[in-house]
Amino acid sequence: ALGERRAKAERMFGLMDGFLKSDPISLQKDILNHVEYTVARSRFSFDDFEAYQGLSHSVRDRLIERWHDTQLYFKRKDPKRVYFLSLEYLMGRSLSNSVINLGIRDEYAEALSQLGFEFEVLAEQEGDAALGNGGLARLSACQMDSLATLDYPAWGYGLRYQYGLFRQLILDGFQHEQPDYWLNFGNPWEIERIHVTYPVKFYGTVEEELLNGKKCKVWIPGEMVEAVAYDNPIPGYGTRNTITLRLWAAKPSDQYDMESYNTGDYINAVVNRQKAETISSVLYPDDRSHQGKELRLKQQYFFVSASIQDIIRRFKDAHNNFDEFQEKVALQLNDTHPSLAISEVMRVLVDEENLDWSRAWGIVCKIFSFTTHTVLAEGLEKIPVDLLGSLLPRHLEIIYDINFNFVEELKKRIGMDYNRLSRMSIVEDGAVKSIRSANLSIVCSHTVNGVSRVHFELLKTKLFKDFYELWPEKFQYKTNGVTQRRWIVVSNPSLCGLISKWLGTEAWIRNVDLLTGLREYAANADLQQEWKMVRKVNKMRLAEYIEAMSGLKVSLDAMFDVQIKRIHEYKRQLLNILGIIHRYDCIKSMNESDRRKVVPRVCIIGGKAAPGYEIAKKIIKLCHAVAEKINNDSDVGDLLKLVFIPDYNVSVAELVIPGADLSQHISTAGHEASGTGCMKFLMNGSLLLATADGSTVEIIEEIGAENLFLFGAKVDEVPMLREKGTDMRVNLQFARVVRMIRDGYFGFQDYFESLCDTVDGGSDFYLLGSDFGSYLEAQAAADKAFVDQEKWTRMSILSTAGSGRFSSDRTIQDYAENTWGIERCRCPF
Ligand code: KOT
Repeated sequence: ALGERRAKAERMFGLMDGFLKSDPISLQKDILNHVEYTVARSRFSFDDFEAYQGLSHSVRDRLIERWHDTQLYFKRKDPKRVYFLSLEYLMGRSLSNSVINLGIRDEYAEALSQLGFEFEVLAEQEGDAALGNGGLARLSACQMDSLATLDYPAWGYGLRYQYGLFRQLILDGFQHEQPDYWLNFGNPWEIERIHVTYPVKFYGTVEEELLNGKKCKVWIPGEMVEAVAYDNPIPGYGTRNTITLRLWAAKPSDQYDMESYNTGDYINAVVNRQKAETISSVLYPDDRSHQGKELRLKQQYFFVSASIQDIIRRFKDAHNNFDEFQEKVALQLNDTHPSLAISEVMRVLVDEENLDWSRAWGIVCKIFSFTTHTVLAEGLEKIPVDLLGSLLPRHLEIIYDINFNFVEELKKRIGMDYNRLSRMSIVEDGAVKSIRSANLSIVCSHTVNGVSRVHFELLKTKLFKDFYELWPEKFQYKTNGVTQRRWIVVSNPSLCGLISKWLGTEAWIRNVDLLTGLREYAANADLQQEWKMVRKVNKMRLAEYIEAMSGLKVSLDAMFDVQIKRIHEYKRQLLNILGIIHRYDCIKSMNESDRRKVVPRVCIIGGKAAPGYEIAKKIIKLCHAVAEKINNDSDVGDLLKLVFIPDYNVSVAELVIPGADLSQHISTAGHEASGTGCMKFLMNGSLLLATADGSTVEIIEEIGAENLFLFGAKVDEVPMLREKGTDMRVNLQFARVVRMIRDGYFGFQDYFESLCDTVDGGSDFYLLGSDFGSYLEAQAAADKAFVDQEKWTRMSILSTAGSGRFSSDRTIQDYAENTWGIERCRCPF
């Protein structure tokens, strides 16, 4: 039989004509064939978008080839796999990233140019896949790239939302949200698996039955929907390995037909079926706030249930009992959003696979690891018990049982300390009785990870202090990282070429530690010259974008000063704007000779506000109001410009980051768990102006405090300063700029009142007032450094040279070795 199978395989391979070829002629044939037969446009007449479609389908074919090989190889080797569960992924565009990771970008560029197309122009046709909000979601995407590149046997699981993160439209300076129906033009990067489907149950009741003399629980659901898999191949760089990001879409279930079919109301029955699809229809646009909404809980369970069924099915294909489950499966919870996976695994093992509770519990405790991305207790997820009990009655029972056992254990360990027992309980007995997802995740995971060292310290001493004291060995941290493939190679090709030239190798793309090799040339005049040229070209690209978008012309001699990230009070975009008002005010009062000494600036701010977050929306409006005033003041001219970049997303970041001279990461100390934007800027040689918060503390250790502009209160000073409050009689500069807004200098006086109230008087929770002085000093230091272009360029080179530790490759390797216990499994060429 083996011989027969081999003969068949060889014949197939012969018919295929071997693997797809990547010489220009083969690529051109493939692209044209896809234009003609897949896109169904004549090869003699098609536009840029159709060319992009043909192109991406030809890339997709090459991805699929490697993906099949990798999956077969994993199946044959049956290594321990990690399953990364995340409700959000911010993948951005796929075309450039794919051809670069496949190592055939230049071949495609040449093939296209012979057809009369330009690769970059076609790449611009692609829209972003924005199935996430911010840092947490982009981190998942970077980590998928590293998992594939480092040859780890990994799967990502998530939801295939039909509407991604809303598009931000700015009208009269106000944010408006528009739906992002991103699948409208098709998505060549996914493969629909109509046969990979699972039923997912909701509502109903739990009954007790006797099975072979044993009591067992049976969940009789009240509703059922179908989960359909959509696979997104994720290619590694410099390896054949291509792993899977499997996203689930909800479809009406065929197994579970609506009652109303029999009542004769056929039309309504069909219409009702369609409602199943709402489960995966829309991404919740709130960054870090949970509202206890039923649809959100349904999304979480839908995704978890389909993923767990898929994982158990794959395990059972190769094993006939659960003895080895923990040796083959690692489940990673990306924050608490997928934490229902814990009770789901318990339910499947106990109710469906008939394992004893204690055996199932033994397995669960060995397979889950949990990473938290939060700093504040208020940010922790809670599920109202009433809601959970109605949607998932059996899960509520299981969580109660887990909690009962846990609390009994705890009493033995710590005695009857009721305050502590009630703080640590998974069930919160408040006005609204709820399940604390974080407590559940900590109790049931073998490892709890923070995302930076500062974050880890806060977890141990504040957020999870009780748990840390109970189980110190569970707690670790893995400082976040970003992938240099996306954030240098794809987004900054000229810098990429320059780095490779000076290091004499491209090996840093897989081994980023090599970047430190740039240090020895930091003062080299030739490198400095080339470095400046590359930066100038990137600034030019950004300036063109700004002009096309807003009509504003900006000077390339100015310092490009960028703050792009979600709009949040703790991230303090308002501090940035107040600093800009101060700068404007100073320039206005200067004489001619002082003005000549001013370092011209282009201040760039971008980011989305959650639709219900009023204060964040006011910050956006303020930014526009201030820009309107400054940009139209001919008295100020090129000395100061302010631009708001609308609809910030991954592909906008790829354009903006390489063009930044300076970037701001200015959260109130102790509020940013890690921050990853700063790492992207650092890699691209932008200097940082930052507070000692999250990962910046570790960045300082890598590049030295003399190579960035640090300011503001430290984590341990914050409580005291908060207590003290901002005294407007002392902080005169601060008081003056807030007053200008209050007095209507930028218009919209009434509208901005509540915004001003958040920072003046006794209420300055995020300490804008007390940090304002040192913020201005750091800004002045940046101006001074910018005047000395040689010094600035050296600092810039040293930033890139010191960014290696902030690659997600390092983070992922640490997770693999110290949390998941998985090994590399490299598909042979
Ligand atoms: C969202 C909802 C609940 C809990 C946490 C979040 C969250 C946290 N969303 N994004 N984050 C960010 O995650 C990044 C990756 O770890 C961090 O760098 C950043 O500091 C977090 O704010």
